[in-house]
Amino acid sequence: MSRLVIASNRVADLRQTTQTGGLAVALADAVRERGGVWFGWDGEIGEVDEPEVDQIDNVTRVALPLSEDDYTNYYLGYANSVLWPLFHYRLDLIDYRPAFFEGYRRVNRMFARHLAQFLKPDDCIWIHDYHLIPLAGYLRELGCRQRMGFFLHIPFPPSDLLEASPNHAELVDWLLQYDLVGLQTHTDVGNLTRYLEDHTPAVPVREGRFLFGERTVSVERFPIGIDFEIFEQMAQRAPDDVAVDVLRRKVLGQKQIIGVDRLDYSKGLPERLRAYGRMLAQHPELEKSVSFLQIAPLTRGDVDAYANIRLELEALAGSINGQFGDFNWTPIRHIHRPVPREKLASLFRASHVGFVTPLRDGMNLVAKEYVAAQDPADPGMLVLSQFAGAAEEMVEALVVNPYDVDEMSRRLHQALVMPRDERRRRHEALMEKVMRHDAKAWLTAFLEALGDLADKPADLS
Ligand code: ADQ
Repeated sequence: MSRLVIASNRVADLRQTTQTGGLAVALADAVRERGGVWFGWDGEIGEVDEPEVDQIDNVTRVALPLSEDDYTNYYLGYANSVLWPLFHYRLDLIDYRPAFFEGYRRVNRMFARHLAQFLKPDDCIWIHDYHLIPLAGYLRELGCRQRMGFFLHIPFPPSDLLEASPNHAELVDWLLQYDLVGLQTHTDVGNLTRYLEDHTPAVPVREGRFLFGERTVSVERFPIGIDFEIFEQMAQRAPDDVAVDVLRRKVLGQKQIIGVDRLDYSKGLPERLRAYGRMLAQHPELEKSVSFLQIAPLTRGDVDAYANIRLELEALAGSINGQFGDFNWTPIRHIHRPVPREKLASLFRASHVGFVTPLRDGMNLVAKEYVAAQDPADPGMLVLSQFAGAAEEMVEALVVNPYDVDEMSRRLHQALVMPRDERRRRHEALMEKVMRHDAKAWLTAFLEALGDLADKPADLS
């Protein structure tokens, strides 16, 4: 088995991956099993000529900081003020500046130069996410001929939207430098396929495979999953403060709705709060018997488009609490701090509804974690946006249009009063999918596809 080389925006702390979630754990296991390299940004800002190299058993962790200029133009700029909004269909939020694109190219070129020094000829290279789209192209310029796969964790937009970026042709050219491009959903695969067919010389040779010059490029769907077993078990061990909370709710007969997100405009948080407010207005009988816990820590606070979200949410939560609350009832609790995973898992289990309504999301792992955390005998109900990648599979959830506040309010109410038999039926089907398509299955499928390509490079039949 060849070594595995992973490049991702943030390089995981390989000595401590339990807090970082299922994805980091699955990737860390794979790289430990095969030996190899994990390369990426260490999250720091500073001037360093050489990366920090840490050998942990058979894995080399290579991490480097970004300069102030690179942080501004590459990370905050092109990655998070151009690609993130563009790929989440938010042309209105793009802040395009030529210096951002230059920074994006510069950092990827610099990453390629450093990474190339750690590569062996038959390594299998797996590059992650929108920050690093050009990395394979720059590695190829340095003469690297290894198999290279790319996985995009966020949606891939339709051609019409992608073309709004002045650099769309270059972006897709970079994607064509990979042997395998993995996307989350059928919609994403369809969007990239149409772009390739309409705007590039890539020739489709069979479904999901294109001939581009001398090389073939595969475009496939690999829906990401969670570390199901670990999460399911964590959910059953409630930390003390959550256990007290659960008990209190049982005694008071309250039902809890939970939302857990990074504070991001793609997550549909204002619409979600409005839907909750509307439901309270339409169902006065729910007074004091329901509460909404929204956990949403601020991320990317340095990006302008994020600055106002927190204020908007605080104002909305304040107005709902002011309108409906009482001295012994707070309808919404809004928490800005990240919550440890164990606590999150048991909060999911203690909540009657998981309210997951992004306006657009690559997959959304919170939807899967909520399902995994439930007690199968008396499960809570998932209300899920049709625009989360997860909705392609999780059709037994109550699927909603996250722009339609009325519909979300109706579905939220339906979830709260749904009879146990129906909840169990829906949950059983959801649980089966989340369990089967877990993080390990995702990783194995991707690496097998990348390995298979290497074994049959000329197979175009
Ligand atoms: P994210 O946009 O970060 O990821 P998501 O998949 O929902 O979105 O969450 C990732 C993880 O972060 C989950 O494990 C979740 O529990 C955790 N998390 C979120 N909010 C948290 C909080 N407040 N406190 C503690 N933990 C929290 C990107 C894409 C997604 C895609 C993933 C994986 O945007 O669409 O599903 O990558 O590919």
